[in-house]
Amino acid sequence: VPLEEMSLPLFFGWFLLPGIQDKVRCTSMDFLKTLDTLEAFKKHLPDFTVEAEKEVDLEQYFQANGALHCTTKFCDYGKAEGAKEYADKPAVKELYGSAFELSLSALFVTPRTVGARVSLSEDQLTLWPADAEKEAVPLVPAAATLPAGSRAHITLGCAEGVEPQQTGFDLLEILALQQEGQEGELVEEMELGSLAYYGKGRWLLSLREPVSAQACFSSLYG
Ligand code: ACK
Repeated sequence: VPLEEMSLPLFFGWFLLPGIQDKVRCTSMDFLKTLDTLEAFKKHLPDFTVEAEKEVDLEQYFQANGALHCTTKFCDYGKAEGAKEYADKPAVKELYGSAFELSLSALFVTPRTVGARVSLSEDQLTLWPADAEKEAVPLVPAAATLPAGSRAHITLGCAEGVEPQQTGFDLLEILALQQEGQEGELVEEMELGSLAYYGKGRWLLSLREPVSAQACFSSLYG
């Protein structure tokens, strides 16, 4: 990348502080460890993997990648649509480098990704790009009618060959089903919260106690 194109980052987002990253990773690992032992998970395994396996080790199935963060705007060093406009927003300039408390309200698993849903506060929504949900419409048509911030997530792992941006699409799919009135099939009350199944290998654990995660609003040049 030529230097003159380096003025905008790969992406802006909230970066979790190191201590809370460890906690979130542990919570995610515990969830995966429990999920793949549940009878309900085994029953729906054919929805999860195309291979004729009897078992899947979810901790091996998903690969973790890099520092935990919640992307606000993917800029691609300025090549992404709206990148410059986002970087120039007054809220982005004012709040750059500030500390925030993110609320992680759910964990979800699909055959492609594992992630955490981030429920943004009014203040945090001032940093959310207006078109984040609309950008997903080609893949998730119902995203057009979901509230701003619905796509906010932390990618915790991706299956082999899956790009991390898939995590946000997977979350939007589940939220779209909820909006249509499908509450999912309540599978189990777990220690962490209630686990529901949404078909096609999609699982959502609504956390009893949302995890509060300290994070810094910043950017990554990568
Ligand atoms: O897990 P994520 O939110 O998904 O964090 C990474 C980060 O940017 C660096 O790759 C996200 N990302 C990648 N491409 C896009 C895109 N086209 N739109 C939105 N987010 C993206 C990816």
